[in-house]
Amino acid sequence: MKFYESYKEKLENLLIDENNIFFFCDLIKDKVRYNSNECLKIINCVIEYCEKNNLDEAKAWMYYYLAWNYSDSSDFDKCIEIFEKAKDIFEKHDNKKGLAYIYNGLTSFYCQNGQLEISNEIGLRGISIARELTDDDILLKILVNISITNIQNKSYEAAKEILNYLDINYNYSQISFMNEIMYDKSMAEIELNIGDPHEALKLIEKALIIDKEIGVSIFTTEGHKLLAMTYAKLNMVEEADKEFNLSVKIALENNNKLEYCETLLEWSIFYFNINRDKEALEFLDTIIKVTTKNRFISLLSNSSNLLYNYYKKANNYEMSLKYLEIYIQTDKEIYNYKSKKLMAKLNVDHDEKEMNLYRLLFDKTELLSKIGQKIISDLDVDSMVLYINSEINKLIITDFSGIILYNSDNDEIIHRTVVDGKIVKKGPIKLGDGSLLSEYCIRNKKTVFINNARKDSKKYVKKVILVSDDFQEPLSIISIPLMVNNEVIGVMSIQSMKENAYESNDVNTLKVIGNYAAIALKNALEYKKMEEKAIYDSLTGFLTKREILAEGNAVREGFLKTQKSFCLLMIDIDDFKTVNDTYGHLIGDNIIKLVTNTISKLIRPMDYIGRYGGDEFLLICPNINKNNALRLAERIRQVIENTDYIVDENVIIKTTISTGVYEFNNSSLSIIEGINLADLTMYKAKYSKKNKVMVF
Ligand code: GH3
Ligand code: MG
Repeated sequence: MKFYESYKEKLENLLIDENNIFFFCDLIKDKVRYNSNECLKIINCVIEYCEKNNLDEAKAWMYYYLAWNYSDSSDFDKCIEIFEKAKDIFEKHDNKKGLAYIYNGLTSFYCQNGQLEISNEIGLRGISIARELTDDDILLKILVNISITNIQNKSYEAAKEILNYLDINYNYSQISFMNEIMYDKSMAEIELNIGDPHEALKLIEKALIIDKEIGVSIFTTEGHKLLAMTYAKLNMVEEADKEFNLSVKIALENNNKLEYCETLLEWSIFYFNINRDKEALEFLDTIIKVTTKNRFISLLSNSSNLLYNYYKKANNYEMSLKYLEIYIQTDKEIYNYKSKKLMAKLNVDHDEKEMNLYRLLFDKTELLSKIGQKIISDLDVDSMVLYINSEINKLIITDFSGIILYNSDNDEIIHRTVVDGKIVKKGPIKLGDGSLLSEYCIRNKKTVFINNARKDSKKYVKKVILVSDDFQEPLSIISIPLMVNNEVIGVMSIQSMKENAYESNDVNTLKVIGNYAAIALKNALEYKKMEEKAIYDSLTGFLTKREILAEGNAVREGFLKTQKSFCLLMIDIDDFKTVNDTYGHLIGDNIIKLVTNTISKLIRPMDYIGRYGGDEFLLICPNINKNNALRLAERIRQVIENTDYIVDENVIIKTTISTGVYEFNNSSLSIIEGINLADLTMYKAKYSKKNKVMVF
């Protein structure tokens, strides 16, 4: 009411001409920096007055300032929503000046929200209107915002060009102190990234002084952050730390969460660089918490990307996947429907298409992250390759796809190509003559992207021999190196018989799948290696199959020298499947453990016992004839038959075994042949009703 009384006359002027709204615009511009609450009061009162009196365009101008106001609280969604409302009104009345201002605001907000391409697109639209109006004032504003978008986009050269143009042609930095701060700050960022850091220091310090002199404090937090980043670049660790600290302190004092997180992010990057990972991770943890709550999408996206890469490097796949998913999710949000809607309103076909492309891509990413999880949970290389192939086929049309594993120890590769849903294995093939596309990928850590193999292959290899030389020759090929920790562990390839079957988007899709596949393959290979290294079976404590075979070979060697025969006993639990089926696998495992325990107690210290299969055990008894072996086997059989295996409080299981005995006394047999004879004899025991020992 008080407001209405004091501005009664000015408000009534609006009834004569809505252009009189600029009185209020100027009033707000004057106050906005010092007292945003007061501003908000003015805006809301004028909006109320406009609504009562159907003053559409005047109201739209107030919306414009209201939106800026929301930007202070970093509520970009709200900002954009209000800008859109204003834009609709200006469009309806063909108010070009209004539209130019709206485009300026949107350029800035989409930029802050991380939607850089849209920001640029809208900025260009604003420029063409400003030129049409020959309104230098708004033209300068938009150009500055576009240069900021370019800086965000890391297109420093472009940003520098725009800023130079502004200063030379319009004397931009001399127009006002605010302009000077803006100009120095942008130039400093450019110098910091592609120029001279010492020059950056000078510019930032100058801007900080102006900021302090005019008492606006719009640059203080950011200024100290930029100082810190520059010191970091100059390897001045102490100074950098001090400035980061200061920046964070000021941000917290002003309760500016956005700037607080922005500084923490740069600080964490600095700490990663100087190997203070623990502190960097703590900062990122804070950022993730604050940004998740406040929806600072662009920051959330950057910090989760950092964490994803950090954990990937540390081989912590679970964590890396977690942050990859946040990253993908936020990326998706960045290209949300709102921008699509806005683009549609701009009536630009090209942008519509672009948006659809983005959508498609992000639908894909969702699928990809699901594929990733599945791939990572699988440890068997063959089934992994089959799965990856089926998923690739959902995303990209291929005639066949394959995975090549590279062994850097002997410089060999093994192909696994999926043909008609089955894996065709080929190799090992020694690399070295430069005839394989995969060799190019492996040696150069680079992608091969061919759309006409006959013409384009020469770029990569001397002579092309394709993975699938049994088949018709493919014309389109994408091969990507599979990398873990900057080391190539293989190649993933898709191929099509058609010419020009793929586009660069497909390369990106394949790269994402490749990222997961590389992690998963590395896991699978490591697991296999670990398994191969193991001497004892983890469930039974018996020797592994490989080890018992090695012992068998050694015992056979002894026999060849001394001609003292030895015995091979193959022992298999009877009807073990029934135990599994009745009580479940866990209890099945327990039974294996208990039965093998019994066996352990009954054999001699010089005997070797190994787990040959699931419920099949090979006992090797040196210096023993078949009669003694039969006696031992009988004893084991009887003890097991008479034992109550207590697997659970209320569950007692009785089980039996069948054994085949073979006395090894034939020098012309290999150990495997001997074991096969014991196995055969064991099967004979099974055929005669089980719970039995038979001698060959
Ligand atoms: P048979 O008397 O002819 O030996 O019959 P069986 O049911 O024991 O059949 P077979 O020996 O052919 O099959 C053994 C089964 O043991 C098959 C498999 O499901 C199960 N098995 C293999 N390894 C394990 C294991 O580590 N734990 C459990 N719980 N079961 C296993
Ligand atoms: Mg069995």
